[in-house]
Order: sequence, then C-alpha cells, then structure tokens
Amino acid sequence: IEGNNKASRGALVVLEGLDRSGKSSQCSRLVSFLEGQGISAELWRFPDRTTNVGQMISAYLTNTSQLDDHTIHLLFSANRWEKRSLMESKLKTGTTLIVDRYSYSGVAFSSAKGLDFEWCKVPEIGLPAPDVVVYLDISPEKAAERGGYGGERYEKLEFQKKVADWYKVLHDVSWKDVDACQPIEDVEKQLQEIVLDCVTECRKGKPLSTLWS
Ligand code: T5A
Ligand code: NA
Repeated sequence: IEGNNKASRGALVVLEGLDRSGKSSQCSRLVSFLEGQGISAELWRFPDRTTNVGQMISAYLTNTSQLDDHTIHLLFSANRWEKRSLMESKLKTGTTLIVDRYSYSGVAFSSAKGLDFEWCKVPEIGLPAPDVVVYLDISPEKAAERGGYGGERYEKLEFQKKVADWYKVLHDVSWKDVDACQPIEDVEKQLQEIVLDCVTECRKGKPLSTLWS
C-alpha cells in the first residue's frame, strides 16, 4: 500500500513572479487543464487571506493596518505553516497543488525592504519544497503597464525592481523561467509541458523534500 501511495503522490508546483506577471491567470488555467487530463489538482495561493493570520496580512497589504517589517514577514510565513499539514496530506493522497506564490515571495519581498536575506529564509525551513518553481519572467516596467497596478502596498515600480533582484538571488537550477510577455496562450502551453513532466516524475516516486533544498 505504501508503494502505491508513493507512486501516486501529487506534485507541488509553485508559480512566482513580480506583481502582475500573470501568476493568478496561469494558475487557474493550469488547474482546469490538469483536471481535463484526469489529473486531480487544486489551486492554492499565498497569502491565504481566508484565515485569521491571512486577514491580518490582507489588512496590511491594503494599508488599513501598519506592522513592523519583521512581524509581517513572520505572519506571511505563519500563513504557510498553518496550511502545511493539509498541503502534505493532499500531496500524499495524489492531489497536485498549483500554488500562486510561496516562500520565495516571502524572502524576495522582505529582502527588498532591507531585511537580512538569511534571516528571511529561516522561518521557511522545513516547509514542503516545491517539485518545480516556475518563474514568470517580466521586467518591472512591463509589469507596471498591466491592469490594476498601484492598488496595494508593494505595487510600486522602484520596489518591484528590488524584488526582481532578490528573485535572481533565489533562482537556482530547479527553476523554470517562462517569458511572461508572450501572449497568455503561449505562456499557458509552456506551463502545461513543464507541469505534466513534473507530475510524471512525482508519480514515478520522486520523494517530497523540504526547504531549503
Ligand atoms: N507577498 C506575498 C509577500 O510580501 N510575502 C509573501 O510571503 C507572499 C506570499 C500580495 C502581495 O503580497 C506579497 C507579494 C504581493 O505584493 P497577491 O495577492 O498574490 O500577493 O497579489 P495579487 O495582487 O493578487 O496578484 P499579482 O499582482 O501578483 O498579479 P498576478 O497574479 O501575477 O497577475 P494576474 O494573473 O492577476 O494578471 C495581471 C494582469 O495582467 C494581465 C491579466 O489579464 C491582468 O489584467 N495578463 C496579461 N496581459 C498580457 N499578456 C499576458 N501574458 C498576461 N497575463 C496576464
Ligand atoms: Na495574483
């Protein structure tokens, strides 16, 4: 039975990128695609604004509350930890999770404010490590031209430039860069290929690891 469970585990797929790079659009398209292929999949997002911690984060992001930079960093991390056991059980029982932002957003955004990079990484240690991180690559200038920019706390060009620099530091060989300036359908096709490969690897028994691996 254990062998079967391992063989059928779901993949942990994370999409990262600057604000307005197209993550949410692509995440929902991916989940529909996977379901159409008969692959059990769910859309997750961080911050998860539905929890108590998530509501504190949401108030901060919309500028209705002020918090110390370290405090909000730890809340973002706590918001991932409170979903950890559910995340693991979903993966172990064969559901692929398409996750809109994860620990990399946590570290990149807080480092962009000037917090120590290594300090920022510590609270993420031990969370499930993604099987693949897809980075939706767009310049801060191009992203700013897209709809709805300017509403929330971090949606300012100068700040997004710093975030882009920290994403570069976090980038490793396991990341897949996709040019996010292509038409939505072209980005979608590339993501489908990356994610199908990843799901196959996980079904073959690739073990789930933890951050920072
Ligand atoms: N944050 C987050 C932290 O500081 N620490 C953390 O630990 C975490 C998890 C909220 C903020 O919190 C920060 C990061 C964020 O600043 P959020 O709720 O994910 O994070 O942010 P949202 O505002 O919901 O989403 P984004 O601004 O990141 O946008 P998306 O999801 O990247 O982009 P999307 O899909 O909504 O598309 C944006 C626009 O572009 C168009 C879309 O139609 C839409 O109008 N578009 C395209 N246009 C042309 N070509 C394409 N290929 C396009 N793809 C999309
Ligand atoms: Na989004």
